[in-house]
Amino acid sequence: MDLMGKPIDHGYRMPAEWEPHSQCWIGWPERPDNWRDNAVHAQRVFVSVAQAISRFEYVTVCASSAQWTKARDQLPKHIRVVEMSMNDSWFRDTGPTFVIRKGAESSQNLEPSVAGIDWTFNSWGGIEDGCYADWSQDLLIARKILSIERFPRFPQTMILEGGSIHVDGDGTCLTTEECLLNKNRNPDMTKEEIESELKAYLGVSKVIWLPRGLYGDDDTNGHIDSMCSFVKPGVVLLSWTDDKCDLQHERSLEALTILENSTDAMGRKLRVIKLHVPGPLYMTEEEANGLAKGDGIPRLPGTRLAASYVNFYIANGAIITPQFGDMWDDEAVRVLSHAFPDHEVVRIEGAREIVLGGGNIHCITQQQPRSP
Ligand code: KQY
Repeated sequence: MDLMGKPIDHGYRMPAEWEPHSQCWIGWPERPDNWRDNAVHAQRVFVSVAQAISRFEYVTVCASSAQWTKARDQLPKHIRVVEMSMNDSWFRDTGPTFVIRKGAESSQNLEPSVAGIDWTFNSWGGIEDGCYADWSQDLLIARKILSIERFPRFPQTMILEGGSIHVDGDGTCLTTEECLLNKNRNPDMTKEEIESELKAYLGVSKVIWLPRGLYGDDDTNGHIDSMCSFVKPGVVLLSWTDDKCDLQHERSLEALTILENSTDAMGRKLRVIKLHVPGPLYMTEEEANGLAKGDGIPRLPGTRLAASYVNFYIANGAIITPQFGDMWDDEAVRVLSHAFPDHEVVRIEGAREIVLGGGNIHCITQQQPRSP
């Protein structure tokens, strides 16, 4: 808000993910306390994701100096590999949120048309509650990417991860109270203050709050990107289960009621498409045993995995979709193909390896919009 209590307009907006991209940024998984067996399985699946996206847009993979050669050797030549330090590889959350200047399409204005928000990051909850104790390198990722691209950087003191917001590019933002109002993020800010920062920085005029994210998504405190995402303005996909005994059911039902009774920034009533979750899936003994001891949170056998098909990436003309070797895989592809008739739905087999680390394809990618 400005001094007169009017919302500040920075003159930029976050485009919807289906708007044209110039490239996609991905980090290279490495830390052995989060990625089992020294990250070999995760690296194989990250390569599949990068390769699949690179059929539709440029891809840059960032890897630490210790891993650069490994990444270079495993990735196809047309994928750029850049050296960058990081504490882990979730570029949705540690990369910049790219925004474009409103009206750049039509004006002769010479100001840059793409910029990036550099939110503050605290490892999804800080020293008590977060995923690891040292996030000093993660804090620099957005700045480094923006400097590589020579884009203006909008620093933001508010703690926020990109996976906790979705926008429709037409004035509406979706998020969860479980994450954004969690005391481990911005304890001194009210809901109204958080909402007004979202409006100012993302260029939205309406924020729709779901109470909770996916059941079991404890790493992120219920990021929206495993729970619900936009298909186009006025239409959303919601993680769903028909099983009333599954604790996911009450969360999905609660979200459905809110969404069906919401209108977006343009006054449209939302249409909800249900996307059944896989499983339930749980971490096995063998998977947990493959993890090294480190400063990361312990991962225990039997833990419910935060697996959902909503955590896909929208590339230029494609939906890059996690597959878990589960009975719901084909159904997810059917629903997504129907929801995105102009996109090719590409399956990423073995996405379980990403969910073992606490997220999925949307969480490891960051789209850079094409300059209008
Ligand atoms: O949901 C995401 N955007 C990221 C998941 C991060 C998990 C950290 N262990």
